[in-house]
Amino acid sequence: MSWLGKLTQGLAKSTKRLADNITGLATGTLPLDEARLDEIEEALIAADLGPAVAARIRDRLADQKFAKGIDEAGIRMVVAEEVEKVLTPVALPLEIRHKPQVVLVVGVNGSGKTTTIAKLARLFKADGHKVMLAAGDTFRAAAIAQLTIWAERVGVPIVAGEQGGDAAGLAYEAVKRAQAEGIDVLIIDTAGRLQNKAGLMDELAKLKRVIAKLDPTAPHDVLLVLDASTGQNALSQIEVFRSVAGVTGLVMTKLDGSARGGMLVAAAETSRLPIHAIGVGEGMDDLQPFTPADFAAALVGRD
Ligand SMILES: Nc1nc2c(ncn2[C@@H]2O[C@H](COP(=O)(O)OP(=O)(O)OP(=O)(O)O)[C@@H](O)[C@H]2O)c(=O)[nH]1
Ligand SMILES: [Mg+2]
Repeated sequence: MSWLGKLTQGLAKSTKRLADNITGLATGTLPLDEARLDEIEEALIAADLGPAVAARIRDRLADQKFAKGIDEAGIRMVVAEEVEKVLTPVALPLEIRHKPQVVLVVGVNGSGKTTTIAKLARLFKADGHKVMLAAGDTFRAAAIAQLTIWAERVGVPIVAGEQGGDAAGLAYEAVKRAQAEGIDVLIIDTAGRLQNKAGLMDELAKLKRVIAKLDPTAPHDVLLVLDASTGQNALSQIEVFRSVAGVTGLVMTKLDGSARGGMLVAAAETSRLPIHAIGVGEGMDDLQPFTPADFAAALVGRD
C-alpha cells in the first residue's frame, strides 16, 4: 500500500471522530447562528484540534460569505484549510547537516522511541547515509535486545552495553565510534522513566554533557516521540521534555488505530516545534515525513 493509502487508512478513526462530531451541525437555520458556531467550535475541540485552531475555524465560518449556508463538506473544507495552515511551517523532515549527526531520542515509556529509531534508521539508510544506533536505554535488558534486533533487521551497526550500565558512558562510546568510523547519523535511544522527573533530568543532562565533550555541537537533534493516542497528555509531555531535554523536534506515533490524530494539530499549534515524521504502524516502513495538505485531507476525509 502507498504511504498516502496508509496515512488515510491509519487516520480512519480520527476522521470518523471528527465527522461524527460535526454531523448535523451544518443543517438548520441559516446563517450559522452563535449557538451553532459554538457547537461547531466545541466539536472541533472534542476532535483534539485545540482551542486556538477551533476558534479560528469558528471565525471563518462566521464570515458573511457563508450567510447562504454551508454543508458538512463545506465545513470539512474550511477545517482542512486551517489544519494545513497550522502544519505547513512545522512539517519539516529531519535534515542531515553534521557528520556525525547525533540524534537523541526521548519520550515516555511505550511512546514508540525504539521503533521510531529503527524506522528513522531505515529512512536515512535508504537515503544513502551511514547510520549507527546506540542502546542508551540501559534500564531494561529487553530494551537493549529490542534495539539490537531492529539494528540487524535494518542492517546498521549498534553500540550496546550491559543492562544497568551507565547510559552517558555508552553514549560517549557511541559518539567516539561514530566519529572514528565515518558514520553520518548516530541515533541514541534513551529510557523514558517520567515518573521520576528529577532522575530523568539528571540522566539526560549528564548524557548531553558527556557527548558534548567529544563534539560541543552535539546532540544536534533531540527528538521527542509522542504517542497520539495519549491525547491531551501529549501536550504536557512536550512541556516537560522541552524543559528537561531541550527538545528540538517531534515525532508522533500510533496515528493508526487511534482516534486522536487531531492531536498533531494541537501539538503543532501550541509548541511550534518541527514535526519531523509521523508513525502509522508497527512496521519498518510505517514512518515518513508528511505533507500537510495530505494529512489535512486525510484527517477530514476529503479526497
Ligand atoms: N500501531 C502502531 N504501533 C506503534 C507505532 N510505533 C510504535 N508502536 C508500538 O508501540 C509499542 C511500544 O513501542 P516502543 O518502540 O517499544 O516504545 P518505547 O518508547 O521504546 O518504549 P520503552 O522502551 O518501554 O520506553 C510497540 O508495540 C510498537 O510496535 C505506530 O506508529 N503505530
Ligand atoms: Mg524503548
